[in-house]
Amino acid sequence: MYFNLRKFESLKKRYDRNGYVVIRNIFNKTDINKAGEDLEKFFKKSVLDLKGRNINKTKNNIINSVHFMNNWKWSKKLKKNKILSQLAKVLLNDSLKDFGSELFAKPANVGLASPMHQDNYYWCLNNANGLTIWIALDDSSKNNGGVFYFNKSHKLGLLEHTLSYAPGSSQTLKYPEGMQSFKKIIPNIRKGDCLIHHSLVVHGSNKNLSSFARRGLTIRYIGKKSHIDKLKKKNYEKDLKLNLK
Ligand SMILES: O=C(O)CCC(=O)C(=O)O
Repeated sequence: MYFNLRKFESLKKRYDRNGYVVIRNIFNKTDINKAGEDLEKFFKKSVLDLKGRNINKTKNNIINSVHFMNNWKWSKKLKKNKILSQLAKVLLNDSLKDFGSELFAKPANVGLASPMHQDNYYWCLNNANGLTIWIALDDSSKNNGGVFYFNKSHKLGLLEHTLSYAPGSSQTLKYPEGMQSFKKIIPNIRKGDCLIHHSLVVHGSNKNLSSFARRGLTIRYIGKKSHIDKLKKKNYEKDLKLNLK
């Protein structure tokens, strides 16, 4: 696929306006299928690393999300995509700092919901200049718990959150009714497409009650000039602990 400066600029305008963009056909389906097939092997090899807050399972013990995919060979391979890293630089208007990789596996029939939230509530960046590239390993739509966005909600700044008690997404908006005036969009995307969202856009996903899995691998970047606000992070962790008690 050919991306020139004009295309980058138009994607940047859309990202700034809406808080997310959809990029179609960025990876070929053969690679995405190979990545999908390799997941089980990775899980077996990484049992010792994947514990505690790094992994969440459904009640019947199926992996729902993994929050440390940084060492998976396919996270590293997909991250090498030059178009995506150049685009991320344009969107962040800065050089890139790697901010990890996660898997939202959302298995067929039992996949759990991700309550609506803003990523920077728990990333705690000083300037919210971070983004997530959500790569579809399966086709994803409202039928199998596709990611939803509240269009333009990133313009509200950081909103109050409260404990969600949902495994893998511990926080949710304290006042969800505030989203009533925003358009809710669930992009219909195919395997190999990706979504890119701003760390302040309100998003989430519903349960997957369909017979089709909805796996999304995320790679995340923050701007080189951004950093985690240590005090904010400490307070966030303190609140989380207290609430969990
Ligand atoms: O994949 C999902 O269902 C949720 C994704 C998400 O919350 C994220 O990428 O920040």
